[in-house]
Amino acid sequence: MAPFSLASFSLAGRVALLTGASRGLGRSMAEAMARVGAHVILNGRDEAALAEAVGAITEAGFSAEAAAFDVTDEAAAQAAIADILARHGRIDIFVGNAGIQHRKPLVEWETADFTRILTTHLTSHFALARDVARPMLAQGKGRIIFTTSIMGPRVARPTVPGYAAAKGALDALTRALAVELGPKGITVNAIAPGFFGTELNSALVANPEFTAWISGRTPVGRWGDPGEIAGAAVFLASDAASYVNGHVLYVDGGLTVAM
Ligand code: GCO
Repeated sequence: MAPFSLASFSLAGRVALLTGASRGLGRSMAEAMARVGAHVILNGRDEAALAEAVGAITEAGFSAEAAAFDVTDEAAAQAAIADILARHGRIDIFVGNAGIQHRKPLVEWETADFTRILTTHLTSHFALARDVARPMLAQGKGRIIFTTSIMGPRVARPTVPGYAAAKGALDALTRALAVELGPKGITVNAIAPGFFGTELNSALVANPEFTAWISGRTPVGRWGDPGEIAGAAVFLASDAASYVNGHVLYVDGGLTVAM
């Protein structure tokens, strides 16, 4: 094996597809991967938001493009993957990050709300991972990274049963795919964010009591900044993590280890 160097973290020459990348954690991960050499393809539903996110990366001198589709639309996702392969010939990195949130007391939930959350977080990323695994198998190498959460696999709080259940299942899917794809040169890992100050959480960030609770509950003593997720994503996508497989990397300021 070559001696370790900063090059081990380079993603030069790699093509990365990230879902839910027009804002928040997805955008942060996409920007970071582009800054270390990847050509990043940002997925989202909002074409204007995607254009702005892609523009910020290309104006900084890095390589990016948009792929607008709803991750729950399997035909659209498959068409986007086919288009990427037709133009780039490869997909080296897939980050399944897109997600939505729904916060209500249990008895106010409609079953359709629960289904919508699971479809977006879990089912769509199962299908996307299956569909990007095909070119990765042909390449003999690939990186699949899911954005799971502390919410579900490790801890839970009231009013978010759909999100917790979906992320718990995505945590399990990480291991299921890691053991199946590992022998074929594809690693599958996850990043489990704690509480980050993203648009998804804007209502919580704006709530001083909730922010006080988070600050007290998290050993680092604050909300995470979206930029603080990037290093974990670059690491798991890089050659530096070539022997990391089936791992869930917690980026939570220590929240899940605190009493
Ligand atoms: C909530 C939040 C959390 C965070 C994060 C925690 O309402 O509790 O949305 O779920 O988004 O995922 O890891």
